[in-house]
Amino acid sequence: MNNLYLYGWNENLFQQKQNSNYKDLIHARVTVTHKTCYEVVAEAGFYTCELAGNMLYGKSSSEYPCTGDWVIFNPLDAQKGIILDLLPRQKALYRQKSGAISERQAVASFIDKAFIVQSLDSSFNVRRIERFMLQAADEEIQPILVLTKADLGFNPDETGRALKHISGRLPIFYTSIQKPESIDRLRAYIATGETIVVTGMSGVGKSTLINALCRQDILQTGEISDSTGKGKHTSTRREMVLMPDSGVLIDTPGVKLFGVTNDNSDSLSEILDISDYQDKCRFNDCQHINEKGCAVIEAVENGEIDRGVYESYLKLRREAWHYNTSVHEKRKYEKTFSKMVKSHKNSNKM
Ligand SMILES: Nc1nc2c(ncn2[C@@H]2O[C@H](COP(=O)(O)OP(=O)(O)OP(=O)(O)O)[C@@H](O)[C@H]2O)c(=O)[nH]1
Ligand SMILES: [Mg+2]
Ligand SMILES: [Zn+2]
Repeated sequence: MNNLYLYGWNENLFQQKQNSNYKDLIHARVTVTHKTCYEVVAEAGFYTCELAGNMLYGKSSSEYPCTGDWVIFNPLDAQKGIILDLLPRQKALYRQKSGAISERQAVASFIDKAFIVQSLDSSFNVRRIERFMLQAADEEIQPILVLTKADLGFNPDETGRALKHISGRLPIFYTSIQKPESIDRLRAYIATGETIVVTGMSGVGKSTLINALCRQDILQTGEISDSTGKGKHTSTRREMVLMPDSGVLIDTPGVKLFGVTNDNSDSLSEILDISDYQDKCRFNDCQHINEKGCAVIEAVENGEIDRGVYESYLKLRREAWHYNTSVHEKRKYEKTFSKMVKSHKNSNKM
């Protein structure tokens, strides 16, 4: 018997199910998504499921279950079942679907915390962290920065400077698989029944970290190729792992670019720590691109806001706009935006 409360089941979900048409059917949580089938954990055991016809043909592929979803299913035998429906998805981490500009994809759902993993080597890139923070903020997922490979010899001052603007917004952990106490500190941050998605580029050490947190080699990890220093995409699926004495961790395969879909510019300003300046702009609806009396641009010019942070602000906003605007409007926005940026550049302020 599996105790689904350890897998994140709770009173709210129970009530939701009671109020649905599926009150007397069996619920389970998706632990692994494959191309056409799903592994789920139910109270009675583990099953491999396919989608019922109404789900397969009645929904678009972006509405199909993702790892972390709670589903209603019908067991066919002790190992196989059919997924009939999903409980309404909550707290999902989304990203732009690669190759499709206006489609998003749920990476994982019912997430409490996101471990944003980066390694303390040449691949370290604060811009990528901001991206994940923006996406997590969209669904009120708590972001936690995990900086791995602290044993490789990094420059703490340089790293601290790069993280200064976000350091008040998320806890930061420095870890190394060679220093068990660094893993213990992170483990202490995870509570029973909590779900944590582990995201980051390929090779940063996500699967290694999950194994260390679980004190077991559950997931396969990769070797760094000497020539490039980069990982080789070892993990290929989104997979949930139950920690022996606390929450659940969802491993994700590394992606090159994690495209944002959250276009809440206030939340972006908060993440990048520019809200205080924004409040001082002359115009209430200031876009901080080329307006007169823009306190944000002023702060960039006098060095109070790092130029890289400001450029990241523009880039992430443009990307989210691009995603959120319909094809027609998209063109209109792009034009005005690039015009504004151009005229701002011409006025020699950037
Ligand atoms: N020196 C050092 N190496 C580490 C550390 N953590 C992970 N590694 C190494 O980094 C390499 C990649 O680790 P993985 O855990 O496979 O990376 P991943 O993020 O899961 O990569 P993908 O599955 O491809 O997305 C492996 O060779 C690990 O041994 C660490 O703290 N220190
Ligand atoms: Mg991996
Ligand atoms: Zn402004």
